[in-house]
Amino acid sequence: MKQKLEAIRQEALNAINNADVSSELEALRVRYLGKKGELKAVLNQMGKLSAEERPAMGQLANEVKAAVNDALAAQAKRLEEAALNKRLENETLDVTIPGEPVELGHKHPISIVLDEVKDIFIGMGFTVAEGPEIELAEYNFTRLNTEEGHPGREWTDTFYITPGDKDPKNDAVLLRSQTSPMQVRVMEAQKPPIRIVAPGRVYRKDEADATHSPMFHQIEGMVVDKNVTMADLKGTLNEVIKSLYGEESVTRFRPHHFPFTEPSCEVDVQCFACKGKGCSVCKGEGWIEVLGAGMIHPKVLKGCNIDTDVYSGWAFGMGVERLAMMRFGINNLKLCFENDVRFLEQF
Ligand code: 2NL
Repeated sequence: MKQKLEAIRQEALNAINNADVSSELEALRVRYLGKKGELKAVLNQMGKLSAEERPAMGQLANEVKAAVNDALAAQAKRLEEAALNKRLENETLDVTIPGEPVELGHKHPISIVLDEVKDIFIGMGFTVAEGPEIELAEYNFTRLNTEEGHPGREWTDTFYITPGDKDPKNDAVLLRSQTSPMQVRVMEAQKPPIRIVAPGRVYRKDEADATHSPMFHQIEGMVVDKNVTMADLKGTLNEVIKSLYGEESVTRFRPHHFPFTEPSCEVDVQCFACKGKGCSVCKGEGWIEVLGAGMIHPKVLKGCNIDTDVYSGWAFGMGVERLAMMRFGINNLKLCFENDVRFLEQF
């Protein structure tokens, strides 16, 4: 029996010290110390021993049990330490490895052009005025001398949020169809001299195609001061067009009609591609329309409490998308609003 106990001790310690996963240790504990384990099997034989032999054998059995327990604990600790060391080794940080390059985003082509136009005006002493895209019909139309019955006011052309009724307190709420309402708000709030540009999103019920979108961008601007004339309008806009299209640009001012300006004009730039001969860029015209402008209608000024005996002003409006399409050779406006990175990455 003594030999058997010694053999168990030897075998158990050997197996435990060679175990390299904790599940293996648990299996060994069951095998040697469990209820149906090898040590128990030997102890069950104790009854066969004489009364003199029993105490010594009992002591030896306890020693073996303690030795196996100690060995299990010691090996468990070793395995735990080894696992920790291995994890620490794998988690080491090599600070000398070059970092992953951070990919910078791109300014949208519309923003590039809008910022460029704003900068030109800022350079001439204008400030930028931004305001609500959800407007009252009062500001979007009425105050701009565009009375009820004008085609632009129809629900077929403008996105109405609430239709409004005869009561001025229940004015129609809409998505602005131009940035002029912001200019009216500035005239209401500030005394002349006023020099501002009003850029931003505008909305019209246009079918989306290669050159139209129900949401697009406009930049409008105006000057209100003493002695402001059409000559100021022409001089300023000619300078702006030269900054945008090149110093050698040729312009022409054609008479036109807008309800909010009188007199009104449209401004064309001679086609930069064919120098006026007519080509695919200008659709055979030789000229490209770039903006609309005019002297602010006296009714509009008076509506903002500006004394028309003292002050006059000019205003303009231009579309940003067409300018961006020409500048970058974009052949379909939809590309500007799909946000496909393969398109955006090119700017
Ligand atoms: C165009 C024409 C224009 C204006 C916008 C304006 C604003 C006020 C008073 C008078 Cl507050 N006028 N804006 C004037 C002339 C033309 O836009 O073709 N836009 C794309």
